[in-house]
Amino acid sequence: MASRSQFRRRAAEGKLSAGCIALVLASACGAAHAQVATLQDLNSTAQFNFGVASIQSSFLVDGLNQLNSGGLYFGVGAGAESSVSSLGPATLSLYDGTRGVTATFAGAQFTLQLDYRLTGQTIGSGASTLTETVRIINTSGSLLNIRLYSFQDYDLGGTPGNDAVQFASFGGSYFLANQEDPSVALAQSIFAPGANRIESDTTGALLGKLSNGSMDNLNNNGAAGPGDVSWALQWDFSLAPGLSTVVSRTTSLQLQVIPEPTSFALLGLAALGLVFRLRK
Ligand SMILES: [Ca+2]
Ligand SMILES: [Ca+2]
Ligand SMILES: [Ca+2]
Repeated sequence: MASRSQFRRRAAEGKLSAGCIALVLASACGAAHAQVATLQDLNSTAQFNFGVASIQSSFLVDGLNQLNSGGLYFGVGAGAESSVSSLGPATLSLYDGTRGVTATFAGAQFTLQLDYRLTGQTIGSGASTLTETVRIINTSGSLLNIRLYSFQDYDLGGTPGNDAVQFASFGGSYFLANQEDPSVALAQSIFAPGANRIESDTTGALLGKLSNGSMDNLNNNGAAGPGDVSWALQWDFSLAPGLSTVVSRTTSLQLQVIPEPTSFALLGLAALGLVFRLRK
């Protein structure tokens, strides 16, 4: 099997279709419905599996994972929430090299396009941005009342227990969340349009709500932590037949660049050595 770089080169020469590039990068070319993709850009890597509820399983910035899991759920009418992976299998296509992936789910009543775009920064900068964009097209013959939920369990700095989150609202909708690790990192998420409802907790109850088989609205608890924070957004909309709507969440991470303890230790030893030389 050719290496990824060989495939990229052949892709650049126009010898591979975009669909096959996606499958190659999923390490499963030839499989009927590869559901995994890895995005990579500069200092950042993110892994996705569109065949399971926990769609995003990692978000590495300068080699350190910041995310436990991320998923997308929906409910129609008064129905219970389901993971969008239940609409699958999805058709995947990568774009802009390894920086973007679009997964298209052809549901019975609507088509859902789930897109992730990764924008890394220079190695060692500790900065990165990931945008999740969802487009829903009503392919049925009747009005659909849809609830869409984006669930995020970031563990900033790779440590789950010491994060806190706070939402900001304006004009009755929620447009921003800041999740912070006190010494290591800040993740700022902005939502467009603003979310109708939100929820944050440190107990895992939120994820249970989205998978308990009954209809739930998020409870608008706008602050949680310190603890193993997770949170979700809920957008409510009515779609006439043939119409579509788009929502997005953009999360910008900034890790503080703190010298490694070993560096401090080496600096200390170097200083001691200097003192000894000066005394001689
Ligand atoms: Ca943390
Ligand atoms: Ca539920
Ligand atoms: Ca967490």
